[in-house]
Amino acid sequence: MSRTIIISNRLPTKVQRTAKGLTFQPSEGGLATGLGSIYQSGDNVWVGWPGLFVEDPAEEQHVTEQLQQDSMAPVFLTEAEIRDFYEGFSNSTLWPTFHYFSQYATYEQAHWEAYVAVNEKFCQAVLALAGPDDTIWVHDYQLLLLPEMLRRARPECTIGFFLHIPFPSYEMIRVLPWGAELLQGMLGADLIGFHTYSYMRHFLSAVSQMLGYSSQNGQIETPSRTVLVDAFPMGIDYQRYADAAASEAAQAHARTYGAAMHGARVVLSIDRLDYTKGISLRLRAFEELLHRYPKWHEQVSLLMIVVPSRDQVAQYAALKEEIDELAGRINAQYSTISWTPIHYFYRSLPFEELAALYRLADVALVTPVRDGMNLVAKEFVASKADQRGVLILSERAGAAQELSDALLINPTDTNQLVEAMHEALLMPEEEQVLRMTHMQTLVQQYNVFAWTELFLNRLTYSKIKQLTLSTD
Ligand code: GDG
Repeated sequence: MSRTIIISNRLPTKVQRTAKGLTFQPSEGGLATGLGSIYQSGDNVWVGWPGLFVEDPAEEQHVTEQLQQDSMAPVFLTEAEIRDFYEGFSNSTLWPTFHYFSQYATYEQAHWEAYVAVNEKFCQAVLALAGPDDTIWVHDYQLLLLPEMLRRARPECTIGFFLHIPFPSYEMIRVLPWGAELLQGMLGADLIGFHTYSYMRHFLSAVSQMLGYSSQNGQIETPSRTVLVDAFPMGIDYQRYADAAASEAAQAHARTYGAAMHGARVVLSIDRLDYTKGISLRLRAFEELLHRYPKWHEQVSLLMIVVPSRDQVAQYAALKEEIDELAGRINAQYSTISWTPIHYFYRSLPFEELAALYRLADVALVTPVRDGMNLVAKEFVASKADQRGVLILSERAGAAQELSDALLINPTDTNQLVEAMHEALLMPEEEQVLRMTHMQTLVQQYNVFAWTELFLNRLTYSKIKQLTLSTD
């Protein structure tokens, strides 16, 4: 029987070493939820790094066996590999380049070599599991070379690839010393998926200009095969957010938070610490709102959650300092005894508390300068049982392609952002309900389960098409 093998840099379970021994905790990411029903059924399996360093072979064996019971196969990485492959090439070369921050990108031959070696390591792990009829689904920018490596070893395999971050203009890709190799790596797949059509068009253009392969209707003709390319905007587990926000626990948390706000309206912002998320621009805009519209003093607070991330990479540490300083300065200038303009948390919250915040917020401020999709925007929409609440969304997040009923803004236009916050806070309830209802219909329909099904169906179709073409 054929099976589906999912591969991503991280497994959907996080293994940690504690004083009491190893702990195995499911990760709450959108991908884990969406693919949960797939990898846990039949003989399917998820391949990835379990998140800890293991030197002792007995411990490695133990972790492997534990994960195997939950349909996972670990790829163990060394500290040097995490430094050069993950923090190095993945997060200091590809991440900034693909998000148009090439000024932050480093180009280190040693990082590239580690990237090739780790992709090869993943390839060997998959080959040890995969049979000729299996379907292989590779995820994200850490594994761009893997489809081609697998193709060379198993020419007949069905291979899909999905990119979770933007695919940038050819002008960015051509800056990369290894651009052509990365494109070739992706082209090992039968189907390549992106969140939006514009990412897909950028990819087609880069392939045409750098490799000379032409395409028509999302079909690329390489010298050996036809590769399909398409847009699959990723969704969320809508019901999970709707139920969590409506739960007793979330209502209780929301009441506690609401009381602590002393009646002030809540503008919510939730991101991983990242320079792509536009956090400092957002803080400056909030400062300007308070300066321009004193009527909001004591009436509105910004509740800002920043989840620690990648603190080993230099720019992230600098960004953290900038945010701390800005939030401190604004609070020092505007706070009163009974009002704090910015409630700032630098930590990750449990899911129930996150759901309570979505429920409580009057306005969600999602203003990345670049973002592949942005699931926070969709989670906020799903959490609004009474359809009240306003989403302010950057036009440069993939989610803006679908959520056109949000107040769409250019995140670098501070003036526009200030006016959008003012408009959101004044928006009549009827208009809020109208906009939110439209967005809910969409987010509910194109949820993460529909996304998975669409991608896998299209992958099966692409393979049938390949076979038909090769026998014609
Ligand atoms: C990449 C792409 C693309 C956040 N804070 C807490 C928490 N979260 C959860 C959110 C959401 C997830 O983390 C963040 O997802 P995003 O989509 O917003 O952003 P990235 O992490 O950058 O993800 C992005 C995504 O991949 C999927 O393709 O949309 O563009 O960059 O689900 O709810 N969860 C908990 N506590 C927190 O404090 N429990």
